[in-house]
Amino acid sequence: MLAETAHMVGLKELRCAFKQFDCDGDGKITMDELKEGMKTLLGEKLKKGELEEILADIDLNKDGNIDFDGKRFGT
Ligand SMILES: [Ca+2]
Ligand SMILES: [Ca+2]
Repeated sequence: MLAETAHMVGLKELRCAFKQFDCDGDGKITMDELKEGMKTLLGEKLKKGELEEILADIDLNKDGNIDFDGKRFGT
């Protein structure tokens, strides 16, 4: 029960964060949105190589975007 609740909170926060990164609201986070999001939300200026690494890590279907309904973020 407790674990389930924690999972739900985590997912809700994740969705919330995702929305903030997804500027144009198309349900995907592109490399540019990731870059802007890191800069504005986290105050981190990442190098292109670092962004590519993060993107490659999260983008499981390798289409170049992070999608919320992809495997990692799916419900
Ligand atoms: Ca987007
Ligand atoms: Ca993807």
